[in-house]
Amino acid sequence: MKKIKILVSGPLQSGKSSYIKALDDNALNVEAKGKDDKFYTVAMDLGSVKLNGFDVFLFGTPGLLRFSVMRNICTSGSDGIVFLFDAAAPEKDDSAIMILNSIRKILPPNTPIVFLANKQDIEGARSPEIVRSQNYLPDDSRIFPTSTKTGLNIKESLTHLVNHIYEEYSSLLQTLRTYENDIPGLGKELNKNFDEMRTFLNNLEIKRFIEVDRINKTFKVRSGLKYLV
Ligand SMILES: Nc1nc2c(ncn2[C@@H]2O[C@H](COP(=O)(O)OP(=O)(O)OP(=O)(O)O)[C@@H](O)[C@H]2O)c(=O)[nH]1
Ligand SMILES: [Mg+2]
Repeated sequence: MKKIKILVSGPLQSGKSSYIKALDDNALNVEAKGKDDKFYTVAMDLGSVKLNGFDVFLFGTPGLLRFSVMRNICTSGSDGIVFLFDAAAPEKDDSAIMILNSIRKILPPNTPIVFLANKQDIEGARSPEIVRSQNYLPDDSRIFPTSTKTGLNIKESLTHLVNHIYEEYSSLLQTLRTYENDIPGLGKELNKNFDEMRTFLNNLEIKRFIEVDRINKTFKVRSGLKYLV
């Protein structure tokens, strides 16, 4: 089963843990009760779902700004991002953008991302288009109206992201297949030096996209990825 890592991030109390919990009943959340009796994630959430051919691991970040170290740890190596806005609390947008920028600094610029305008069940919640324009999100980015209370677009938003990741990978897999017996040639094609190639191939092996034959210095692309609908 191919493994992918999804980062679920966003500002304080926007619904990150609830999103993961809605997708995986057994999800783990390291949280603490604040003086206000609300529960805040202090380390991370971890959930997993199986989506045709993928083992999808969901990593939730803490929303409290001072836990940036943990956010950075969770972020690294993510294949895609679910980024929540609290549609019912525009005053959280500034910290949302700060968190989004810090994530973007860590991940490659073309990392697939889907935005959520969460808490649509609350009266007066902003529509996705308002959230988009108020935060200058790109016109071509996908933003789903969601509610973890009613389940609105919870599964759909994740499926959309996983499909997007699959598309990114499928062109890469095509290239990998061409160079199964020619690792130096692949390095040239991808413009990576020896060390970069070693890290790159190790990562693809951990994710179970390829099997590496270290003696013969070749690799094989595993089969079995499916598109989700
Ligand atoms: N009405 C409504 N409330 C929600 C929704 N999603 C989450 N909440 C509530 O918002 C509060 C925070 O939810 P969490 O899922 O813990 O939010 P979080 O983003 O993980 O919070 P931190 O980890 O502390 O940043 C809880 O009281 C939830 O019940 C939603 O879609 N609608
Ligand atoms: Mg949380």
